[in-house]
Amino acid sequence: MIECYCAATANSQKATMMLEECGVAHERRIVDLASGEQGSPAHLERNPAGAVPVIVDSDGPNGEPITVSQSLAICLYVAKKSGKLLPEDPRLHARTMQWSAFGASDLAACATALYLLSRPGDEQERALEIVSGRLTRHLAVLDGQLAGRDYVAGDFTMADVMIYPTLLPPFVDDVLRRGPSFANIEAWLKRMAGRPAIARGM
Ligand SMILES: N[C@@H](CCC(=O)N[C@@H](CS)C(=O)NCC(=O)O)C(=O)O
Repeated sequence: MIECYCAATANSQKATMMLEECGVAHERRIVDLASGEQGSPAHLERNPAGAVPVIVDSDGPNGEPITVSQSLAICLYVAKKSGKLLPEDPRLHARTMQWSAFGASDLAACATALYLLSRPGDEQERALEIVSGRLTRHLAVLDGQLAGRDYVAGDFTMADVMIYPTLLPPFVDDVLRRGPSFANIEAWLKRMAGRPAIARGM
């Protein structure tokens, strides 16, 4: 059985719509964002980023429980578990991944930024504070993930490639330099920079 920790938000709806469309048995566990439940120790245990959606599958790989956050990763997990909505044909697979990444990154980032920056009462300074606060929170999560690991998922994977360039100047450089220090990220940045193929890809 899959428990889906969610709220009435777009990212949660990606997870619950996918679970419904794929006919995967699940139960919704509503996280009360207004009261800050996403920051409770129980939820942070599920997702150190303090965000929804999160799924907990008691019957994960090899019958072992697994917890997955990030709506794109959840949708991929559900697609693979059910064998639905992720075509195997290489062309259709690539196209499906292209548009999934578009939804999860470009589109979601713009829509979220617009939402944060246009809330009534938020002056630009306050908006910048909100966005850099969120970025710092994401960096803290990444730093925690890199503790005791050479790379984001343990071994070097596509996930490192998906994250590394965004952390290079000029994007989040300022937050990295002026904010709290993230020793694990700094070490990983050096490790990444030392990979000849990464250097060639710059
Ligand atoms: N990239 C993540 C974003 C998750 C996210 O930001 N969730 C929001 C709701 S849409 C949340 O939980 N916000 C609570 C908070 O920031 O305190 C995903 O796709 O799942």
